[in-house]
Amino acid sequence: MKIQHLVTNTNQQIHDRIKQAETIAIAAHMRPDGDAIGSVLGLGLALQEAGKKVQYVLPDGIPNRFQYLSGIEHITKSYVLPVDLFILVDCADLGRSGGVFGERQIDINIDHHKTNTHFASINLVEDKSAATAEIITNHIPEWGLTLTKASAEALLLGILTDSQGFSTSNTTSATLRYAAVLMDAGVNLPAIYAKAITEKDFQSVRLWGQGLSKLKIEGGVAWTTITQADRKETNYQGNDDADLVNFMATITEAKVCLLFNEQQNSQTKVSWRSKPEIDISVLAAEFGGGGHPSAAGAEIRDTINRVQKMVLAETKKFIEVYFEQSIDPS
Ligand SMILES: [Mn+2]
Repeated sequence: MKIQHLVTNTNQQIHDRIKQAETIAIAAHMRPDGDAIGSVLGLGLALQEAGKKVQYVLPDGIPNRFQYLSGIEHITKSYVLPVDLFILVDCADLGRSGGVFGERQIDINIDHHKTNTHFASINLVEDKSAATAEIITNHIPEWGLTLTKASAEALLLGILTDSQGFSTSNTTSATLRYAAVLMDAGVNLPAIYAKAITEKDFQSVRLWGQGLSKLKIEGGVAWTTITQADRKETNYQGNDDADLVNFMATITEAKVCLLFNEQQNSQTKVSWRSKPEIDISVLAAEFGGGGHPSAAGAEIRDTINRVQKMVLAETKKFIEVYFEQSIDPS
């Protein structure tokens, strides 16, 4: 089977900018997930293979469960000048980058979020893709790069985590073809699948326990919280939710789930998940966030208690209005 590589203007520009650059810095969104890490590493290792000096910049560090990746040792918390090319991957807007590159103009933006703000000089945004890693896998030959086994491994991790093991509604036959391309580059799919989807480390499962013990449901909306105290109690490293919100999304009775994740300095990360018939990204955008129709988030500068009260009320209202409107008047 052949996958067409249409050389678009955007991809030609990316090709040229990569060719001209000596030192390239790549970053992604805050609290990087599998797609963010897989995309940074997958693209970076391919660039390194082409003789580029690459800086892999993820200030929040890497969750334990991704530490096994080959090349992970290249990832640092900050960058050093000079840098010829700044690339942001899997990042819908500059706010989500956490200001990793300061005031510098981003040269290349590669992303699949519908809410992407096209903040860079060159924007490759394909919102039908299941993962940013899928976009990179598709276009890497057009950029004059080749996949190594290690870069393919990272990219497959990105595809598997964002598509939740090929199960999200944006998984297409193309997603499976890109996975096949990555397998042909030497990746062991069942092994990566177990690491990406099935396995959880002990601290993560303990953190789930903290979150699940507080789980509530009302009117089709399920919610819980993860606090700094929960992290301390379970010795969980990292500021993310250990994917608990994706597990909550499997609750049959929940049309929408919400996870309130307490961050440092009175910040709260809100994550929404919804059943396929509800586009929750609209609501996330109202709170200054964004994402995908069934998986969205927002970063709100207020205490977890106040954010929970306000966002929960708005989400319940949103669901009520949504179902009123979708009732057929005939
Ligand atoms: Mn992604």
